[in-house]
Amino acid sequence: MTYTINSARSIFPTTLAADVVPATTARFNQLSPEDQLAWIWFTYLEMGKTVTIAAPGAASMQLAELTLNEMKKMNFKQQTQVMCDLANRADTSICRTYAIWSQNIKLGFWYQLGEWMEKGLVAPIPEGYRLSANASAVLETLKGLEAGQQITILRNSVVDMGYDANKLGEYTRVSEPVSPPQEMSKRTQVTIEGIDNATVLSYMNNVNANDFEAVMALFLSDGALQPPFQRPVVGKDAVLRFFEEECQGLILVPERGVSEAADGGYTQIKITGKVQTPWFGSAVGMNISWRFLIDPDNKIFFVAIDLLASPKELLNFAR
Ligand code: 45D
Repeated sequence: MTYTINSARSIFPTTLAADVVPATTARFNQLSPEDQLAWIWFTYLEMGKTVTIAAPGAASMQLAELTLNEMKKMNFKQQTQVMCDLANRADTSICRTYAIWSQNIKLGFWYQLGEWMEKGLVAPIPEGYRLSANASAVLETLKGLEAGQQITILRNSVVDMGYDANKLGEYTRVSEPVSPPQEMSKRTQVTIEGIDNATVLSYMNNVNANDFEAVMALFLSDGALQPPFQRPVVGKDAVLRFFEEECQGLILVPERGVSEAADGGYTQIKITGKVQTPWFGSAVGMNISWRFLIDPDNKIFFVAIDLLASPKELLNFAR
């Protein structure tokens, strides 16, 4: 049998992802725009007790600067309206601009607004604002989760805002420039207990070195990558664009894995470990698994990345 992307998705089927993340996001999306904004604010304050968000790079701020300046000039009522429009996915010019930004630019935009809210330059959440019972319940759920799950829900709530990009027709995405790969002499090498597959080691080391051309050389041209809670990104061009937009500055810390023969001379490899995002650094280690399906020439046909349900999953290598 030869594999398809769809059949590849079910390798290591006992891997348990953190389904509480999409479930909580779905509940969040049911809330009113006012409640959504207040919920994010309370979440942000809540999380700030344990982790702080790192300031984004200058490049991503610059790309949001026009809109940020526009907002800074508005009065509180207008600012609140813009924020509600974003949460409401309304059809306004700011919501359309927001829609074409990469995730990091969206996060950088809100990072800045959050700072300005604390300084009193942007309309705060009204003093004494009371979350609806549903919003409070969603907040209570979030409080009980691991930090890696919390920041994923927080990110989801932000990236889903704005006008629906699918309704825009033709447009060019706006994303940060790609930094050059790290110098060879500065690169680090991972070791993974139980794994010596050169392709997998090279994948980890090159992602860590921001060397996405080298990462793509490991993939088959029709290969695919499935990010957590998403459908696979298929084909080298799309996967490269994904890496360039979403993976700069990630730190992959794979810990252990298993490798075994699969049908047709393929090899299936499952790795578990931690991933850090530049937004939170080493303060948040997300529990992650990578499920690789590698062809007989040692090229990646498929890799799925999952955010795991619990730390216990780091030791789950059943198949
Ligand atoms: O509305 O091997 C206010 C892949 C209030 C690639 C606010 C990967 C009002 C391959 C507070 C102002 C990428 C798949 C808002 C591996 C309001 C690969 C502000 C995995 C919105 C391993 C809110 C990578 C703010 C992973 C500022 C799993 C919110 C990466 C900021 C995961 C939220 C990264 C931030 C995650 C969230 C990053 C900064 C989950 C960042 C999350």
